[in-house]
Amino acid sequence: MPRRILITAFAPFGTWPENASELCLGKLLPLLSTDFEVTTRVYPVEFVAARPLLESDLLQNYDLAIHLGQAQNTARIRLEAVGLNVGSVPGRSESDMFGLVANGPAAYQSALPLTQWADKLRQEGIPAYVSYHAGTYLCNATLYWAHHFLELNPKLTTPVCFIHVPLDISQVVGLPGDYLTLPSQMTANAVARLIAMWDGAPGPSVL
Ligand code: PCA
Repeated sequence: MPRRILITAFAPFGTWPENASELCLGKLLPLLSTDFEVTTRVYPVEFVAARPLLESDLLQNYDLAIHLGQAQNTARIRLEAVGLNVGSVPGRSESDMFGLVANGPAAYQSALPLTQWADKLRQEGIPAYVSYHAGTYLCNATLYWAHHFLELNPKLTTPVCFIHVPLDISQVVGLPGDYLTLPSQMTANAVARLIAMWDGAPGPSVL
């Protein structure tokens, strides 16, 4: 049976007409071995709309779920280790922060070997590191909700990986000012390498 992989990206949000995660996804698909059965999704960047879409996808119990999101403030690929039970919308005040899951644990930590993966990517010339803060917007929420949903549904055994990718240069070439970027071809190569390194590691653990 071919191994089944879910790969998700996010739609454009804020002032960005494109999302680096979607650009990455487009370049990634041709790199993947036909041994994998790949399902792709592009989620809206909306708290209410994204969660049921994510959960209905996870019900398919994929062998691996990789969620991609854009991070504007980095030039390195960030393998996100921790999802926090905190949500906020950029630009709103601290008092508008909310819990993602009432009475849920404060955080979930990925059980995947992210440190080894980041090491291997760097050895291959791809700038990557393990990040312990995915922010408090939809990317963090996706990481948190996915782990929470899997915890509530123990029959689901999908390991979940959240990867923040930098802006692609095409997104900023016409903008005034300096931006941190990494070519989406490189972010796609990195994700393809991670999928190749993945060997069916265990699911999530609670912090
Ligand atoms: N990045 C945002 C939300 C969607 C995306 O691609 C984030 O980092 O939360």
